[in-house]
Amino acid sequence: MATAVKARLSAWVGGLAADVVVVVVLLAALGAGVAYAAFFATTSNAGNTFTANPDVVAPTLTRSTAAETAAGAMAQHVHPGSAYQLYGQPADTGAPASGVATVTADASSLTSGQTSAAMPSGAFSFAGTSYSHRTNTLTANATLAACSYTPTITATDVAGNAGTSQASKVMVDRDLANYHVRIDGVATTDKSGISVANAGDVNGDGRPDALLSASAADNNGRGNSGSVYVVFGQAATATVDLAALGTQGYRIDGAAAGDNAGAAVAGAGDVDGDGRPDLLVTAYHSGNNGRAQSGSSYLFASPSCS
Ligand SMILES: [Ca+2]
Ligand SMILES: [Ca+2]
Ligand SMILES: [Ca+2]
Ligand SMILES: [Ca+2]
Repeated sequence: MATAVKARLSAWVGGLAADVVVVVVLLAALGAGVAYAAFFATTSNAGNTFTANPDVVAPTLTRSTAAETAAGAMAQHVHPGSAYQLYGQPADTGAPASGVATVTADASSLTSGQTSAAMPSGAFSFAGTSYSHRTNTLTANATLAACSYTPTITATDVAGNAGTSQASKVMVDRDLANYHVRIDGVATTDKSGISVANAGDVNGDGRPDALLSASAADNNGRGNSGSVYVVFGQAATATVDLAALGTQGYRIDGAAAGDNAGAAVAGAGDVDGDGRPDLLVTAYHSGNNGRAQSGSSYLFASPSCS
């Protein structure tokens, strides 16, 4: 009897769906009048799946910089026309964060056409700071004004959330090859430009004029007497050769050999009240009063003519 019941029970259990994982059979009694109680349970719930919470939060930028690729480059500075790269360190958040997938930069303010410059991932470092992403080499516009510019960096996470952040400001530097006016000395070892100053509007044309000196000039046969120049300001870009000054300004010469007039110069303002700014000039090796190299300083009244 018990064998037959067990056989029937085994067949019944074997016929259950495959998802039956727990079967508890209690045999209350065996033999005649045997009662059976059977229990089973399942943990399967076919058709449903478990998933993590979605990441709905876009990455943000934690730090960034820009730097030229040439040796000696300075963080956050580029020159017009220079080769440079943008660096970025985005961080993703979410619950959980899916991670940063792609990063691009809009550097169009520095380089025309670069509205979506790829920033591949890697281990990058500049000036002792590490970054996870960097553009390939870009070329700054050759006509950038010496102002500040702010690129943007967009980071997209694996879940597709894109966040755009302002990158660090980038300053545009200049070099003296971009001069407005260059003023060149007359002779070897003249030391032209050893002192410079704003002279004010000496010739009354509405533009400030330049005051500069060549303290070792040898004009008038007086070796190292020194000379001082007023060069009139002008709107146009130009190169001025003091050896051919013409009507672009005038010259003030040291009084005696060895005076080194113009070792320092300064605008004095309108001291004599004629409406024209006046000039201060030192000749620190002059020997007035029979006192060698006692030095003298001169207030030089600007002429009332142009
Ligand atoms: Ca995220
Ligand atoms: Ca002027
Ligand atoms: Ca000289
Ligand atoms: Ca004056």
